[in-house]
Amino acid sequence: MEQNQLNTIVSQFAISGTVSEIRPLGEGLINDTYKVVTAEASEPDYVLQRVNHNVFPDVDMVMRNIEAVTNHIRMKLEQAGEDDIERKVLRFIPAKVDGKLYIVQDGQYWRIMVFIPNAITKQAVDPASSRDAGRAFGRFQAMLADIPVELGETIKDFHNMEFRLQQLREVVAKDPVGRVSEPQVQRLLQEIDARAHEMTKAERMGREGILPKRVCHCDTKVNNMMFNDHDEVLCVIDLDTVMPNFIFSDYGDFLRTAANTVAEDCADMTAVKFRMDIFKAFTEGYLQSARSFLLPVEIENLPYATALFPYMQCVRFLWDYLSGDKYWKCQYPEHNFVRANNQFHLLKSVEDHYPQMEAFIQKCLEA
Ligand code: GN1
Ligand code: MG
Repeated sequence: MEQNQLNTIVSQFAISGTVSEIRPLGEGLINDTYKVVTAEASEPDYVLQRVNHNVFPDVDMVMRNIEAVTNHIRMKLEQAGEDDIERKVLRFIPAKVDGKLYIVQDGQYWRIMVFIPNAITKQAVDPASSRDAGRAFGRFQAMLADIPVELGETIKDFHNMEFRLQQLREVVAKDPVGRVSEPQVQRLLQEIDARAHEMTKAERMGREGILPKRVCHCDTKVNNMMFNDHDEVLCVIDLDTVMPNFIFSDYGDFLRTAANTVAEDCADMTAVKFRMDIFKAFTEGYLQSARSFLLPVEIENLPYATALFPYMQCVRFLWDYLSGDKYWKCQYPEHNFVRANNQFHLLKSVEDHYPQMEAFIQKCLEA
C-alpha cells in the first residue's frame, strides 16, 4: 500500500500529533496492520488496521461491539482505581466526519487505535504466564458480565459445533476438489463422527436453557495478550470476535494453543502432546477470577471445553482442506490436512488426561 494512500486514510481520524512514518506491523493472517509513528515525543503512536471484510461481513457491528466493550472495561478499571489504564484497555480513535470508530475508503474498512508502548506479545507461554493469562481472561469475562448492551454476533455461529459439523458434512457431500476419498481423510472423518454427539452437547445444553451465553473474547490465543516487561498481562487485544458465547470458548481455545507442545501445524504427530503443567496453571488463574460468576455446569464442563476446541479446529481445518484451502493461507498443498491431523492428535492427548483434569479442578474448588 502506498504511503500517501495510508496518509490519506490516517488523516480522516481525529488523532493528535504529526505522522512521521507508517510501516507494516506484526504478521496477522486476517487483518492488515501498520504502525503509525508520530513526530512528537509527547504524542502517542498508533496502530492502523484494515479490517478483513470477508471474514467480518458486518464491520459496523464489530466496531460497535468493540466500542461498548472497551468503554465498559475502561469504566471498570477506573472504578477499581487502577493506574496506567491507557495500557490496560485499547483506545480506538473516532473518524472526524461522523465519530464512528472506522472509515470506509474505496470499499475497504479501516480503524486506528493508540499504540500501547513498552508491551510485548508472545507466541508461547510458560506456566507462570499461563496462570496470569487465566486470570486475565477470567477477569475480562468478569468485567463484561454486566455490560448493559447486547453485543452482536460478529461471525454467525462462529463456535457453534453443530454448525461446524454441518459445514463439514456439506463439503464432504460436494467434494469440490476431490480430496474426500483420500484414506487419511476417511480415517479422520470417522474419528470426527465417533465424537460428534458428545462434542455438540454445549448446543443442546444451551437449548435446554441450562447453559448461558456470556460475553466472550472468542480468540483467546496466547498472542492476543500484551505483556509488560515484568511478564504480567497488561491487556487483551484483538477484539473483533468479542461476542456472546459459552464460556468454553475462551477457556478451551487458550489451552488449544498454549498447551500443545508444538505449533498447530507441526507435521510430526508423535510430538503433539497436551501439557498438563500449562493446563493446571491456566485453570488455577482462570478459576481465581471467574469462579465468582461461573455456574456449576460451566465448571464441570471445563474438561469438555478443553477437548472441544482441538476437535472444532480439526473440523474447521479439514473443512477448509476439503473446500480447496480458501479460508486459511497455506504454504503447501497438505498444510490444512496437517493442521487438522495435528489438532486431532492434540484432542486424543486431551482425552487421555480427562481424569487428571477433573481431579485438578476439584482440588482448585476445595482450596
Ligand atoms: C484464526 O487469525 P487468527 O490466527 O487470530 C481463526 C480462529 C482459529 C485460528 C486457527 C476469525 O485466528 O478461530 O482458531 O485462525 N479466526 C477466525 O489458527 O476465523
Ligand atoms: Mg490474532
